[in-house]
Amino acid sequence: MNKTALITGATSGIGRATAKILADNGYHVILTGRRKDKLDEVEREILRTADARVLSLCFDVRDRNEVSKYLGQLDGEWEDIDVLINNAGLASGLSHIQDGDIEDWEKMIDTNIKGLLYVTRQIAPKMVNRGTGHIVNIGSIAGKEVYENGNVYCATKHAVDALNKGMRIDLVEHNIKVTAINPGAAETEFSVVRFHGDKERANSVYEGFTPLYEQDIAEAVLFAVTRPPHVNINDMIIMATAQANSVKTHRQ
Ligand code: NDP
Ligand code: 8X3
Repeated sequence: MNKTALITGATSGIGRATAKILADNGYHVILTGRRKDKLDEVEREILRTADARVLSLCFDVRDRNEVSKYLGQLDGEWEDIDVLINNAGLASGLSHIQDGDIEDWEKMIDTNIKGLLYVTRQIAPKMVNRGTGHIVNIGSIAGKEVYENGNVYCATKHAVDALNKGMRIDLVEHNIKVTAINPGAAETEFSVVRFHGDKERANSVYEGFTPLYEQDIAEAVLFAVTRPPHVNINDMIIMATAQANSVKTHRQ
């Protein structure tokens, strides 16, 4: 029987690739994101290749009322979520703490921490009621290490790391798996967003080495969610071969 996966931030990058790979592997998928045109595009792509049901929900994870409106009333064929992929997130800005833009900070904290919590608060109780489920949190190498100028983004991903561990402890007695997938540099829209649309600066992040691609992370998610019932992948760090850690990348 098909399972259902809810993927936040499915309009681009890792979330989009994850939605596609899950749909190609027998999951019905719920896609979320703020950009309706992109949601429609991803939905069309999935329906072209996969024998899956798709539900697209356009909302901002920072808006608690919207999260509750869209995810609190899932019913019928969409009621039972087997897998939640908490992926929606962003970096905004890259500056020393004394120069940081408070708007950027709020965006990151509200999306990466509070948004993830709002979504989880809607879905986790349903998993508890059913006595089954799997939550996959997309963290980052920035949740394991801190790098210059990364301050607030790193703090939000350290929070995701802590929440991942906390969720696992709280949900273990309900047979719910909790997994963190922590990528290093992956070439998506991430850096364009971080640098507020400056594509040249964004491209320079990936110059001189082969970064990760969204598909690399999607494959790791698929691996995690397809382990047998007695196996949980707690935590995975995935880096480009040329990136030793947050601060050392070998560029040609
Ligand atoms: P993208 O910018 O390509 O994708 C981000 C996704 O998040 C988009 O679908 C975007 O959708 C969604 N999103 C952002 N803000 C909101 C919001 N307020 N409400 C709803 N959806 C939102 O980047 P990635 O695919 O790279 O990022 C996905 C996750 O991976 C993030 O959590 C990121 O921190 C993490 N990550 C990325 C790495 C990288 O190097 N790329 C490395 C490590 C972790 P929309 O704009 O339509 O709302
Ligand atoms: C994104 C990867 O290295 O920019 O989480 O923090 S990094």
